[in-house]
Amino acid sequence: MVATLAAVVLAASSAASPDIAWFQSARLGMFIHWGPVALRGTEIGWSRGAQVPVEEYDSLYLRFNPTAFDADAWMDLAKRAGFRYVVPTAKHHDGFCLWPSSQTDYDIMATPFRRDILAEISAAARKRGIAPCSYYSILDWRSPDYPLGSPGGKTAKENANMDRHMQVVLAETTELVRRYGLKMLWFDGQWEAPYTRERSLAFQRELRARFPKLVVNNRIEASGRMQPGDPGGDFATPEQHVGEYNTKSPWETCMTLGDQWAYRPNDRYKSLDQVLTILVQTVTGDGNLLLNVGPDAEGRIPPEQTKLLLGMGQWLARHGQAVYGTRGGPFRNGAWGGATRRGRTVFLLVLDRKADQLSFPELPARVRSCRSLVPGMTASVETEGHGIRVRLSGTRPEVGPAIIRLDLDRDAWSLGDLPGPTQTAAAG
Ligand code: FHN
Repeated sequence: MVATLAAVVLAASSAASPDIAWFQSARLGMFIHWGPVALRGTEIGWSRGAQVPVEEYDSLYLRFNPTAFDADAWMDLAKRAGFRYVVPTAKHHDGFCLWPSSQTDYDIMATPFRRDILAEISAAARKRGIAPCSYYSILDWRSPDYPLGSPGGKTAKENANMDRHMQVVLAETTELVRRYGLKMLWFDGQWEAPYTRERSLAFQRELRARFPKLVVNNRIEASGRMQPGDPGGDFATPEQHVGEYNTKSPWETCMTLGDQWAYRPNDRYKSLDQVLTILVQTVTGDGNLLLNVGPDAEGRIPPEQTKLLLGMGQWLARHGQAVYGTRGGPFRNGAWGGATRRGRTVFLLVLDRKADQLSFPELPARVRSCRSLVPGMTASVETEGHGIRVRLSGTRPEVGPAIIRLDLDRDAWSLGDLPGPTQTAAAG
């Protein structure tokens, strides 16, 4: 009888908390910034009333007909790229909804395209074992109920009704989670004055009550107005930079491949080595990476973005064991690179191409084996004081880190967080 009661309590408690273990194990998500603004090639939301007059921006949907859109092709690419979750902008700051919203006619069904893009992406994702999620902007510069407008929240609307706006926010986010079985909501647009701490707390309370396992980011919190002890999101969201090493609370870096979130013709793109460096720095810091694509107005992911994603996927196909299902550490990361761990295994991902000796001052464990996972390289390890010295030799890979696998005599998570290497180049 007692065992049964414990099982019930355990089931209830696990059912009542956000599934953050899934999120941290997934490690890599595909961000998608897309909407009628792709017709203009300017930034979603921000170019409304700035580079693009409001009236013109708000009528783009009448011409939005992405006939080349193929959710299966997009999610095939996502799978090949190694993404484990997908986060499309269901509704950005411009208020346009990529799904048939019950709360507005300003949505995909009012365009010539008339297909539920979110449903197609979510279904194609789930079919490939990719978790469907969604971005949602709390602010809405187009809605008459939201008090601030374009450009960029710098204008005020008469007769706004923020209470009614928050009812729409709750209704639409509830609809998104229920209809598309979303595992995570990526909130944004939380920084403006109308979204007060009180509104944020009320919204969080209601959303959590409806979906206790749903993962939500920290932008559900009214920026800078939350008090210590307030509830909040489940992970932090450093943007366009890699977050600090942190194994105590979940975080995710979001990053563009080019300069713009939404589609921009002839955008300037990062190199594959830069993308892999960002990935390595993020996961060795115990973070997730949400990497963005901006599809064009026809529904195509630009070839430059596709090429980068496939390059990352090829690297992950060879070395994903050092990323998926791992946690960051135990050694603190830095310019040298970093480490990930799973069970009794530690992976060293060495970015510094000149580092052929790594002296780690502390390692309260024995190393049972040490080997390079990169062809053409060898690695060896010796005890050095309370730590170890790892030596690398051979030809570094063209792109991405050298990877060394250490197998220990104990669980690597139990080691906590240890200092990174003090010396990374050969003596003399
Ligand atoms: O204003 C948005 C921006 O357009 C983009 O969606 C990024 C993605 O994280 N978030 C906001 C800027 O912080």
